[in-house]
Amino acid sequence: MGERPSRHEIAPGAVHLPGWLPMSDQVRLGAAFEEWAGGPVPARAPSLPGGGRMSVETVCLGWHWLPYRYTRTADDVNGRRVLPFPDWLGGLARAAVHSAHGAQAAERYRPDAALVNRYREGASMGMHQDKEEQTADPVVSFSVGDSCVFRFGNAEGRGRPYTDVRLDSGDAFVFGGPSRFAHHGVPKLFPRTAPHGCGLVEGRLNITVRVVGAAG
Ligand code: MD3
Ligand code: FE
Repeated sequence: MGERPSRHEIAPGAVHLPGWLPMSDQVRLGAAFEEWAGGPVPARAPSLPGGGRMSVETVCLGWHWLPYRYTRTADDVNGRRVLPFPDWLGGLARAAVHSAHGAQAAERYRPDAALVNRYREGASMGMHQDKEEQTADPVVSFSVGDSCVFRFGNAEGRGRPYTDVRLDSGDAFVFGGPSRFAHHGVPKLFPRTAPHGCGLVEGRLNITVRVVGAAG
């Protein structure tokens, strides 16, 4: 008897799928990251308009994201076009939308971009909204490697009320409907908690699949 996968709707449209990714897919994502990060546009910590720099390193597929817009070429890195968004990753994200929101939502889900974030020890992500996309379609997140605290807030501001959720290697999370424009962040990493066999010895990878839409 297979175990029934758990599905936690932490807010309307925000569905946590713990352990959704089999170990083989976690390994595939970790290996793919190494390829993507060595591709035409290397992973880098994005520079912020205020002069600072993010502590996570990011590589983009399909569309390049820089604070705070999407472009086809990585003009803040080396000007090259980013790698195409892979079909297999779109299929994985669509399957997660199916688990979270059902067959109809999955049917019309057409992702065209992914942002891949690598967290080394000490990295974090401040509270923010993702609103550069031209669509309100769901964002799908996959976690591999070390566990973290994910903070899910509200659409009005960066502060309370928020809910803290621990994300572990293999978790998927789908943010759709009213949760799509909620503030969120990653305040804390738990070093050396990556499970054996996940493909990462240290650090955390997060892959977010998105529908940026035409024009970007
Ligand atoms: C809720 N990444 O890349 S994943 C990001 O773990 C980002 O690297 C975090 O926030 C990470 O923008 C959190 C969960 C997530 C991603 C995108 C969202 C939650 C979201 C977009 C809208 C609402
Ligand atoms: Fe985000």
